Amino acid sequence: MSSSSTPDLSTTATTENGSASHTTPGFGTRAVHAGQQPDPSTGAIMPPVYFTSTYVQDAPGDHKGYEYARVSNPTRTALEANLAALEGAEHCIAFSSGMASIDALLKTFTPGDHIVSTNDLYGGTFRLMTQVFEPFGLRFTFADLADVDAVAEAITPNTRLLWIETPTNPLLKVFDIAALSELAHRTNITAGVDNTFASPYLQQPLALGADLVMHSTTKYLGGHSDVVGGAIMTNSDAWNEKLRFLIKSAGAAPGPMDCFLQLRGIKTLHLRMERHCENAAAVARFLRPHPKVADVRWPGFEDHPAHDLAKRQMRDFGGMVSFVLKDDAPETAYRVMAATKVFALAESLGGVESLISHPASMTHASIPAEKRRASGLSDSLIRLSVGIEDEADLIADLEQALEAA
Ligand code: P1T
Repeated sequence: MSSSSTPDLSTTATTENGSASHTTPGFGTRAVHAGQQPDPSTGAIMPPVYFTSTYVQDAPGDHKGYEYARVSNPTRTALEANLAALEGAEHCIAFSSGMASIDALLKTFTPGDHIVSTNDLYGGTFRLMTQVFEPFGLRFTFADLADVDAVAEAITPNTRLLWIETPTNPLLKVFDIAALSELAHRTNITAGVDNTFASPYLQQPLALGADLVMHSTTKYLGGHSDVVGGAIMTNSDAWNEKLRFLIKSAGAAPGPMDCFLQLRGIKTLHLRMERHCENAAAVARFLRPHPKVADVRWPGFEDHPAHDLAKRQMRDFGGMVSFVLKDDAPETAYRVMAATKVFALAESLGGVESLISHPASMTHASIPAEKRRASGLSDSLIRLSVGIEDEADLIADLEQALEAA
């Protein structure tokens, strides 16, 4: 979706010398309005959900911009324009899930191509790379992206993509998007960022030099645990064309109702993110001195290895917190997870409800145990997606669950 179809939200003010000055609307205004205009035929303020698989043509090829719904749909167009505006991108291609968007990206490479990524990343991404694309001949190196020199050493003449997930899932490492993008460009490599954990409210990778930014919109963007979706945003016409070709050819298109739910969720993204961040800070600060807790991962702590970078690169520290208990037997972690009442035991994140999960057996189970442990993901790690409930209730819930363990 080109930003040319995004409604002009800029406001015009008259300066002292009488000339007009345009200001880009703020994030909240874009979240609510970008890509959406009242429906011209009815005035409906929300975009219609276009339940249609095809579009009538006046003569072959003479149509109103839409031919077949695998390729495009007006509700999807609205979502794509909205997401592009949030990431400051020229283009957005919406997919049926976060994994479908990474799948499309990886399909643009050919056997022998090499990709460098982080050794702490969503287990599903690792599974797609190693179990689906490695058998097709793509090659992967998973490195600690905090060490930019080590990343430079991992790059070979066949490297085509540097895939950065930051903050990482589930260890909440934070990587320097500007430095890594610069390294990628020096060696003619595409820099892509999975921005799912931050959301565009906290971090906008294209402005930091990345070529591609990807979201599982299932998470903070959708925000209400009621839809699965994905998207890639870019300023590159060439990447836009390649990824649109893949939606058309391979068909991982989101349905119109899913696009509508995402559009509706995004309208409150900025408000929700503020509460997610506040609550996560309170939870992290409660857990850290707790006598049963050994270690808490949250980029807001001053002694987090990338705290200064996170402060520079992100607007706030996000809604995710991971921790390990002093008694690091997984069974003890299981007892905590069984005892929470407000935090629900479930995969996923970024919804209004607080979730608790066990990455080693749930979201990251497809990473071999020795690889998981080597990257610092212990079998007793507990991950929290801190929701937007009342802070006191979240802390009381964790307090009683830790007591019970
Ligand atoms: O679930 P899906 O919309 O396909 O998105 C995949 C995905 C991609 N990138 C990151 C960083 C993710 O966290 C995810 C999905 N993660 C979970 C379901 C989870 O509980 O961690």
